[in-house]
Amino acid sequence: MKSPDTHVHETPPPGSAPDWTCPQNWDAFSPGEHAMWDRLFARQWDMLPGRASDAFLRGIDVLRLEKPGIPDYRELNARLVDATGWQVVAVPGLVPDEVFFDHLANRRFPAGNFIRTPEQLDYLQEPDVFHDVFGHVPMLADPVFADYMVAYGLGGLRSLKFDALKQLARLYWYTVEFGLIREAGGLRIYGAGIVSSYSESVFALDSDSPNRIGFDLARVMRTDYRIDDFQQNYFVIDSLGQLLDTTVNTDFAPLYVENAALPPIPIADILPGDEVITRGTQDYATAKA
Ligand code: HBI
Ligand code: FE
Repeated sequence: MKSPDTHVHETPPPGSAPDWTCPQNWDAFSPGEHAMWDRLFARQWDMLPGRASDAFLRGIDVLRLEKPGIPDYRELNARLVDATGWQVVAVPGLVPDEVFFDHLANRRFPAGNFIRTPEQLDYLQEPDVFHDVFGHVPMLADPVFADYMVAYGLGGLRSLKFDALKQLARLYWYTVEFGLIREAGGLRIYGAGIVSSYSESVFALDSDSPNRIGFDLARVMRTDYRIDDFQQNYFVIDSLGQLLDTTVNTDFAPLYVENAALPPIPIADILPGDEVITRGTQDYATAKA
């Protein structure tokens, strides 16, 4: 087992339940797989003080994630359930959208039950246990963020009726995966795609290249993103409460209709109404083009 499943099946693969979950089978991870976790963890750990948001660092602590090896969900979930009622469940790989949203709406975070190989140290297409558990789970120990993720899952289930998945996926991308937050000490990262990536953790905060723009829900839902390289725009929230409040207090149905009538916003554009925190040079993206 423990090899990445690279296709989204219509039905769960053998060994998975109807909701796509599978046993974590923690005892089956090899010493080499645990060592890969430790290597990734150590690299992130040295870099995150002064970069990761307070909530993320608190989550690592509350969940005892600094313990060596791939976390055993029996132990991890005891702490996570206590903190916010969330739990981690193992899945073979990407799951269909509706299944994903249903898990979130019910406070279950699906985590890929495999870990990258040494050749995939810095880039892999499908979320592995390091991205899913190290990147996502610490934030789920924060009560406000935990509620935001439930609201997102419920909104996701509703969005399927509106054919608005793309707009909602952008919201996830620019918050849950690549979000920045303004704290007393300055900008910090909280998005799982950043905190689980060594190079993007540095780039997102230190590089002159990307734009950093104040978060605006409708704007974000219209903004294209790239999945193949560092982001060209990051969106900055003032607090996790802002994220939760705007999400639960906004009626998404009319917003979907309004947004659908407008063109998508290109990945690096700055609009007249934007709160520009840093205007990027886009040198990094230009050099690569
Ligand atoms: N499945 N395992 C897994 N992890 C995800 O992040 C994920 C998924 N299926 C669908 C999905 N994400 C998207 O629908 C959302 O990012 C919008
Ligand atoms: Fe993710």
